[in-house]
Amino acid sequence: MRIDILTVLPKLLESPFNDSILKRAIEKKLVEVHIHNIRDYSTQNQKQVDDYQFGGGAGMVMTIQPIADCIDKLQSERTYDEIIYMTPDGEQFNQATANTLSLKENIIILCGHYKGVDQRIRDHYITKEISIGDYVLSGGELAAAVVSDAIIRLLPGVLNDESSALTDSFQDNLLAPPVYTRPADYKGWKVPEILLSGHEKKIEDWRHEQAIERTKQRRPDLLDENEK
Ligand code: 6GU
Repeated sequence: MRIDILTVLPKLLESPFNDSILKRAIEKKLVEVHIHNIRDYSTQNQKQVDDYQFGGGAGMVMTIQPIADCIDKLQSERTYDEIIYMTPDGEQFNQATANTLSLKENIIILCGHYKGVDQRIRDHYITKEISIGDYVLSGGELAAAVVSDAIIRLLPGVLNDESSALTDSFQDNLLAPPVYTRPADYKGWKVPEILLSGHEKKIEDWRHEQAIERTKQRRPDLLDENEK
């Protein structure tokens, strides 16, 4: 898979892809992540990437030209499955969207800034608009990093324990059950007996019950009517 991220603040995206799981995924060539500085594509004298909005009003708008030129260049090199715009008024990101996007070959992610991009970019290039929640960030970069992380960790070979993405919270619309490690008794705080029993089937049942219980308590909206 290849992800191209378009941004006016490339530095903000350096550290998420240069550490831990994402770094390893890139090193293992399971994914390519290319960060493009939109400013590099500006044909304006001062490499300007924004301008005042028509009709007046506070806040600058990202101009068409540098973004269009950058996307045109990328599209001349390969076919993209999605061109995503990160924006608080997009559809809310969730595990199902992460799963779907993880099956794509090439995607572009455009990070919004200021008041956002000229609507004509959205009308003529963008195939999907994503928000990561009902709050406003100062730019789309952190949201793009969130979406990329959620996608990349699903790619085969990225996680050491292949089964572990399948047991994540949300994968089956249930939150993950509690987990424990050594010691089995910390100053009298004991690990549930069942986990020390060695009964694989009973442990699996217990985890499923715990997942349902936790979901009922914390996120009843995730449960089907028949599980309530
Ligand atoms: Cl994708 N961008 C910005 N600027 N704020 C957000 C967001 C995106 N998702 C939630 N808040």
